[in-house]
Amino acid sequence: MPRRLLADLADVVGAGHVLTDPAIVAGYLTDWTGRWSGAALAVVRPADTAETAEVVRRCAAAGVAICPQGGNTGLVGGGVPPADGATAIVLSSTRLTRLDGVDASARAVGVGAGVTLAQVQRTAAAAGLAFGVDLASRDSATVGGMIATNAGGIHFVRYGGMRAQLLGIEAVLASGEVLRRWRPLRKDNVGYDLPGLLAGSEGTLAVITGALLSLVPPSRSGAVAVVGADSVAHASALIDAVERAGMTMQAAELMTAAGLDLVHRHGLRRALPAGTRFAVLIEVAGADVGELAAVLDRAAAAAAVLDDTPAAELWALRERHTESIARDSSTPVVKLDLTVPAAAMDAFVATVQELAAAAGARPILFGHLADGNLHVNLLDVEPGRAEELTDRVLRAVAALGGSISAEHGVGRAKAPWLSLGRSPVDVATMRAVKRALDPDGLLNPGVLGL
Ligand code: 2HG
Ligand code: ZN
Repeated sequence: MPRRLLADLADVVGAGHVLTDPAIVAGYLTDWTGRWSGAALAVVRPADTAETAEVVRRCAAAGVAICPQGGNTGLVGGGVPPADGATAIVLSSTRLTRLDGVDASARAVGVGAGVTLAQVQRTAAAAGLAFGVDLASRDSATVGGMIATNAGGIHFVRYGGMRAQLLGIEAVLASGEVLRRWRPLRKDNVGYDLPGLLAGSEGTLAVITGALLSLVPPSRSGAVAVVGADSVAHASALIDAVERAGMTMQAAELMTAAGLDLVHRHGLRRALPAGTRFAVLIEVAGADVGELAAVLDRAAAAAAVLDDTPAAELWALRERHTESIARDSSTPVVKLDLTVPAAAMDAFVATVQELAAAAGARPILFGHLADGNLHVNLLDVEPGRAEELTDRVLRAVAALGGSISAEHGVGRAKAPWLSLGRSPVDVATMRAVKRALDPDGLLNPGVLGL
């Protein structure tokens, strides 16, 4: 049966786009962190929506599961097939790269699921506009995957995440039918928000093939500074001071001395004086760096303010965290992306330090502080202790009323903990939606744990 299906799929997408050579397929089977990998019959790369629909129909008829994959930059194992995936294919969006022209009057652009974030940003800029979402993996992350995970990123505080940018969507349902809502209307309140439902569905409800994205006017001017802080509460107070000064917050990124040390060891210059426990990178729109520095100098008391360094260099300190962490750990990094209520931040940071120390792991914390979003990275975790440590940290965040996934999603990594912070009725309602749209459980099985 599998051989017959693969021949059928080759008829649909062309033999060169049904990949089975283990050396080529390997890169599609393991995620960026190296923690999650699976097996698949083949990687299939349709050229457009019609081919995608046909692939889904043929796999459904053969009872073969479909694991949609974009740029494979996800961090929770949601973009790779299950470990027992002998009866799954990876459906790659690599060739879904259609780029419609920008509709300037509607401030919208239609793109295929395989278009990268950087391409969307360049297309918007060429039309004198901008895209509201930005993140460090912009050159590889694709629109389909970013919608499926409802990616957040560094400008969430100003523009929200991917769900908030969706004017329309095109997706293939498990039945092989194509759902297309494609009208560039800002207000369109007719029934359920299906594009919004597919955002964050992690490939479990449909295969996203394209999206109609909202664009925003570019910011007049931007200013970036990095400022030291004694505690997370102090860093939050600095953000508050900048906002109260009437500046528009575009990004507010927390870093720690340990994280800055690590990026320093991996090639970047030392940023702040020794002894600075925390640092926050603040980017505002509509003010110049002198105005931002003046507010920070007043609010930061004795803390150092770095405002004479080019913005790109300051941003590199923050954006190089993920790579430097991966290079520094002796085992695959345990990555936990969490939301913590503002009042509990400092206590939670202390708890993570204690839990990590007790397990012999090295914690590096950073994140999108204005959104209450912490990226807890645990290095040198003995592979046999990863689950136990994850459990402790996730239970601690749930006990504080936070979220076990702020922006990376649930994937395979957090599926066992879905019920932390979601009531039985909530989980049952999600399961009912899943059953209604994918009755045979063919779409991304195991992801979300529904
Ligand atoms: C970021 O904010 C990404 O840079 C990755 O969400 C976070 O590596 C991480 O833990
Ligand atoms: Zn992030």
